[in-house]
Amino acid sequence: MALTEVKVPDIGDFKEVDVIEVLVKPGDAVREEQSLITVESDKATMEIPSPATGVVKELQVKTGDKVSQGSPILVLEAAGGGTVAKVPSPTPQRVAPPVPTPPRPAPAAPAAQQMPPISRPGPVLYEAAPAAGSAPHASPSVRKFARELGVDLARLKGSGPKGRITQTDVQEFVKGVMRGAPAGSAARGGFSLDLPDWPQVDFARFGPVETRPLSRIKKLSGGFLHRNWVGIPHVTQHDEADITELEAHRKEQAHVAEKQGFKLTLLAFLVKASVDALRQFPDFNASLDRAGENLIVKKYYHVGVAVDTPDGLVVPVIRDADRKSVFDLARELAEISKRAREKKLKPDDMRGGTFSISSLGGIGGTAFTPIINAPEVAILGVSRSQMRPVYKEGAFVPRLMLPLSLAYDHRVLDGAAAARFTTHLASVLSEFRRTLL
Ligand code: CAO
Repeated sequence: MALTEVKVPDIGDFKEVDVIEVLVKPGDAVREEQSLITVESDKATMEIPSPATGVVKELQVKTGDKVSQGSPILVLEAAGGGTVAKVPSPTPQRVAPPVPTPPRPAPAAPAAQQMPPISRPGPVLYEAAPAAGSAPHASPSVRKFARELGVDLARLKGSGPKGRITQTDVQEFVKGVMRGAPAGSAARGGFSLDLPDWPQVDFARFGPVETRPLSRIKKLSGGFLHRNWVGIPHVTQHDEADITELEAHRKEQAHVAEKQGFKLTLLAFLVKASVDALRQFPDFNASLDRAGENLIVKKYYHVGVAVDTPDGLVVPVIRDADRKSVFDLARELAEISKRAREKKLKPDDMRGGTFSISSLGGIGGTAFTPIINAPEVAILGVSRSQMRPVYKEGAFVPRLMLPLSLAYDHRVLDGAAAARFTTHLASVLSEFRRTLL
């Protein structure tokens, strides 16, 4: 077995170029033409291939070194006992900018071609970092790696020097996708759904129109709603609660609140009942960490309430809802929804929620899918209660039934947990005297 020192071949005018990747390590078996290192100048990135098949005995370069023609790269033990042929100085192969990943040129080009023939593998030269906004910047080996995994490099942000995409970036991206964001590079780079362009239609061609700018709140919340909708696998569990007695009680007590200047709303009871269910099923009072690997279960109960304002939807948060009575909650709900409509909420009033409720009951409807308020993992939608005949103990009786729609993050919670949660919630509401007062 012959030991041969593999050196940097003729790389044209390039001198003192940076080694940006070392692609092999001692003990690695390499094939002829397999890339050993990647070097980069201001103008180009090149891979230096192995001149023969063999085993790497010793590395003589590391990432960050500067090399020129003749610099030693590694010591190779050639397979088959043969000696390693001296690498002639091949003319570097300049190829088009590297998107899509260019095919590696064949080692032996027909003599008839205009390129000089290459009898031994030579460095493969790629255009260097493209200008911002054009093709992503990555070495040929990273491109090959990405191509093998089917990763579109345009979706990644490089963490290497000059924004270069590294092999680790590609690995992190794939991990993020496997975990199903919000994790890793996929989340950092934002979602990029490969969809057809939005239709551009001249609506006025079909009839009169009026164009109004979206409010600031709508523009702001629109982005978050869109992110949450596409980023969280939502499932909605529908159920209903018998609130006949609860509603009778609420009406009985309404005057007590009225005397103190607020309204005893159904929503206050719903907040209280939800906290009871959250205590029973703590995974609903939780968030996924950014890496998507841990569930952070919160020991506090801050409930967000969706409030419809003329400018759009806002979600102020009632803190420590578990420590407040139904009357306290009703008073606070009246106060925060008033402040919301008067645009007097501060950013802090809308932070720190652990679970949200969106009630459309005062307006109408039978069921809907509320969008989860990330990083929370569930939201309760409430629709309009209806007096309905319910079959009980052998007869139909009129009962006031409240529709519940619990949207949950299926990465964290499964259907059985959701069904248990709404069943529990429904029983808390129907047996409110035992649990809520
Ligand atoms: N079923 C039947 N009636 C209901 C009800 C329900 N589930 N919930 C409330 N009502 C009735 C109330 O009894 C009240 O009737 P009266 O005026 O006769 O007393 C009326 O509807 C108004 O209710 P309310 O004053 O108690 O207010 P609320 O608790 O329904 O709502 C608030 C408060 C702030 C949540 C609400 O004003 C709001 O903004 N809702 C919209 C929420 C929203 O837009 N969510 C987003 C959905 S997804 O984008």
